[in-house]
Amino acid sequence: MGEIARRSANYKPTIWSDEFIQSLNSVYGEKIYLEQAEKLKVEVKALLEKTNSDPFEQIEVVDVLQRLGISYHFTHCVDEIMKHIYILDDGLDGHIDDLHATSLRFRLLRQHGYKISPEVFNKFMDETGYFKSTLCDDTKGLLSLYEASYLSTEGESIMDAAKVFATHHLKEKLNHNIHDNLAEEITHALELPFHCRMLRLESRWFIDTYQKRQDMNPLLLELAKLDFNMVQTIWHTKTKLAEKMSFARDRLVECFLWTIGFTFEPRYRYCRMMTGKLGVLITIIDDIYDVYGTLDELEIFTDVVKRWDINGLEQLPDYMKIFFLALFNTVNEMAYDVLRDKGFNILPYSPYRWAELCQKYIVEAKWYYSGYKPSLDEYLSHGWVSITGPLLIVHAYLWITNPLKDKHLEDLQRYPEIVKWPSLICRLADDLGTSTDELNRGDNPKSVQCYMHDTGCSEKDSRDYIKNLIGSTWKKINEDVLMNSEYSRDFIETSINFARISQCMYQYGDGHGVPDRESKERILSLLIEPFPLP
Ligand code: 0FV
Ligand code: MN
Ligand code: MN
Ligand code: MN
Ligand code: MN
Repeated sequence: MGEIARRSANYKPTIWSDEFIQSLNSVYGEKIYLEQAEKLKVEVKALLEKTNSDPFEQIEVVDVLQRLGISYHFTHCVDEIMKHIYILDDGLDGHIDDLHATSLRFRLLRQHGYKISPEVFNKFMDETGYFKSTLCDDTKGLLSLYEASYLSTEGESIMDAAKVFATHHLKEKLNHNIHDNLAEEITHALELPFHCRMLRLESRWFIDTYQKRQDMNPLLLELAKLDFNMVQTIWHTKTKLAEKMSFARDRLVECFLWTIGFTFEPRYRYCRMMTGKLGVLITIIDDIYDVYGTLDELEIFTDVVKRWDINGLEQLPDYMKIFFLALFNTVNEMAYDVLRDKGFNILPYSPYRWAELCQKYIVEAKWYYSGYKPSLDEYLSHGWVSITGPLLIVHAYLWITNPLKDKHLEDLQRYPEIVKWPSLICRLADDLGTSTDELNRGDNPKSVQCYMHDTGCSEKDSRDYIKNLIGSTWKKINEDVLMNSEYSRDFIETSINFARISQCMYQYGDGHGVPDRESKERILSLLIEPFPLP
């Protein structure tokens, strides 16, 4: 039999050797650090209680705790504060006309799922419906207004105006002589607002920034650094799949970055480990469909996954045999864990998601081989599933929810907003970051190219259009997921985090496929280098 001509992606090997990963160890799991952290937490709780009489001070602390990445230790206190802040009708005593206070309250309330009306900003507008020009001297207020504007929903014209106004004046500020730290904070915010950022990486950045602030609180800083170091742990899996699949991306450590973006809290360690395993499998299976497999092989494989039939193994070529067995065993192992720990059988749900994924993949493969060019709508109706968001988000529900409910799982089967919108953002961000290389190596048109084909516009215009689509999808997240969802706050946050980590991964191109650029820096600072502590 002649050699089969296969595509190649020429992915670089991993830069993280097994030996290196195994050699990492951290002292921050030791008892003295745990005790020190507990002590600091008690002090921070006392601080939160002490500020009880001044709601403005309270929300400032809540904001700092959130950005430092330690508010998860104080969820009960924070929830109480938000409840209290919500009922203060017209904002905060003594800060009613303060743009910063109003914006911060608005953003924090929406982040916590409260329905606060944008009319709170009316008092900052003149008769003609514009933001008052006197506000442009208030840099801190502008920055807060800018951040708040990203919590808007569709049709909120005040918030759209706020975004334009604040963005414009913040850019202006950068042209003038302002303090270095402030300039750095503005540049960072303009690049991507807090609401859309991957939390752990934001904390890593913010801890450094906060340290330079004159009014910083050393107690919060100390806890933040210590906690960051304690959360910084790493895992490894021993399937050795990467060695057997040399055509595919070996991206274990990058997958771990995804998982931390998804959920970083120590109590969700199991979720992180399993999401990492799913990520490794996904990265390989995607390359099987996109790069290595022939259409014949792919059709047989899709059928075996759909039947979820271990007896189908003999029909597959060797490289698919080993992959299918790894997939089959991993899914069964996860099902075993869940049955043991929660008494719930996930086998009716989990393999189904893999079958669904493969069915989308095979459609894309056929598009490629036939040269078919779908419209953007048709492409996206597959694309938001083929990016694996539904698979990952539904599995995250399984790992972080207890007890599991059939009702929820059946609802999740019907593609509710909590699954759909974050997945769509991932697809669009991925296409912005990866489609140029994909098309060069041979792939079906991605959203950038579909829209160009639909409209005849330039690549630049198409990219702008896709970026706007990401923006309007965030508005849907804010409305349908953040403020109108019956799921637990933790699951809501996790699904939104999927959008955040997606934008983070593709912020500078292909952060998942290209190992030695920004991802390397991020992995070092997030996973490997602790904050130096006295
Ligand atoms: C996307 O790659 C990819 F590999 C993803 C999203 C991996 C996700 C891993 C985790 C979430 C842990 P690629 O750009 O090749 O995807 P498409 O769908 O465009 O082929
Ligand atoms: Mn791919
Ligand atoms: Mn693909
Ligand atoms: Mn493809
Ligand atoms: Mn892609």
